[in-house]
Amino acid sequence: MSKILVTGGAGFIGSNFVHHLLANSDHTVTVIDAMTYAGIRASLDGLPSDRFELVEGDICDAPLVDKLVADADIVVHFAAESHNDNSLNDPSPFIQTNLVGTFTLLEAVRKHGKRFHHVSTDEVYGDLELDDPAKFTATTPYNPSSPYSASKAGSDLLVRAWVRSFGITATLSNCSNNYGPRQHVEKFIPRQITNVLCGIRPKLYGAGQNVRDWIHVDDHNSAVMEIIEKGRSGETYLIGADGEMNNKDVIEMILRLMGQPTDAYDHVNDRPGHDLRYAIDNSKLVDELGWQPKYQDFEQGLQATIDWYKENEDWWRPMKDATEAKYAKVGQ
Ligand code: NAD
Ligand code: TDX
Repeated sequence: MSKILVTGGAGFIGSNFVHHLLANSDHTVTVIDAMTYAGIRASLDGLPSDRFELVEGDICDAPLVDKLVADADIVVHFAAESHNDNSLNDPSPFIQTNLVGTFTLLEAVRKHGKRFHHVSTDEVYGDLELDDPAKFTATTPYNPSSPYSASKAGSDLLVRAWVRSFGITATLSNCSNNYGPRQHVEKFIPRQITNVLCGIRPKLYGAGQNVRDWIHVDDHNSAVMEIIEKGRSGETYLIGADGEMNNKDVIEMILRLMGQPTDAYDHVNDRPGHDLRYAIDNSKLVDELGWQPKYQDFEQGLQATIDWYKENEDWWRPMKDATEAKYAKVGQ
């Protein structure tokens, strides 16, 4: 039984991680979360109070981080500013949380000699051409495009430097696009599902040829658990489940699964610097750690996600109008 400190545990992936961990182990969990617009208290409803605590605080707050890290056995670091479109409107919180926040955690981990896992993204590698047979591997050179992905790339390099220079025990993972329950409605899939539920036409950036490599959030988190248990310190593991699909096909699938005409969507302004394609080679994770995804069928996982948003309007309704108002300002 371990004491696990989860940063960003009120966000999409972190909250699913905490639910999974508490249901499937006897570990105790402390979440530190600044409860930004992306931190949703309701995402942590129903957790056992004797094994779970939420501390509202900032990962840049060094004294608080020092105290929480000292009390923990393992730190799993999800907290971040995570949305590319926001990083194009105002990069500053991305620099603060993703870089300064990660630095603050690393210093506490170094001081107290604790195990660290850093959750990152495949976007640090830049993008691929549509017809490129290559996929990202742990040795692909870093080439981030947006302020978000550049700040995540910087945070990864800090972790690697703290392993090499200071000998901390840390692993890294870079995952592709997640989908599933409790994802903020600013993100592509929940935005379109909740648009349909609100009678708003789904919004596709540009021509929609951009490809993302979709993975269910539970598969991301099961891979993170494998890496924490069996990964080698200093190593980077890429997490993906062979889920490449272009945005136009995803929007049409959502419309079909929700009983709408498949052309009932709008093309809106493209994202500046929009990455064309991401694709993950997961062979290191599969061969070295024996990990396998559970959600092999994207359409089934998407249907379950649509059902979750249909059944949990109380969860997403409070954030919907403000999110759409923000998009309307930039013609998206
Ligand atoms: P999210 O935006 O849903 O959640 C982020 C959480 O971090 C929120 O609860 C927020 O309140 C918290 N937070 C933000 N700034 C903080 C600060 N300064 N101190 C403490 N807490 C703070 O993000 P997500 O989609 O769950 O992503 C989690 C992690 O996974 C991120 O590191 C992201 O880069 C990475 N990732 C995400 C995806 C994806 O598809 N969503 C894919 C690969 C990697
Ligand atoms: O309304 C939309 N219409 C649209 O066409 C939105 C919100 C997005 N898009 C496109 C842009 C992308 O090509 O859909 C694709 C997915 O967009 P996002 O959900 O914003 O994800 P992306 O930018 O690919 O980044 C995601 O995956 C990697 C997460 O947000 C990151 O946190 C993660 O690191």
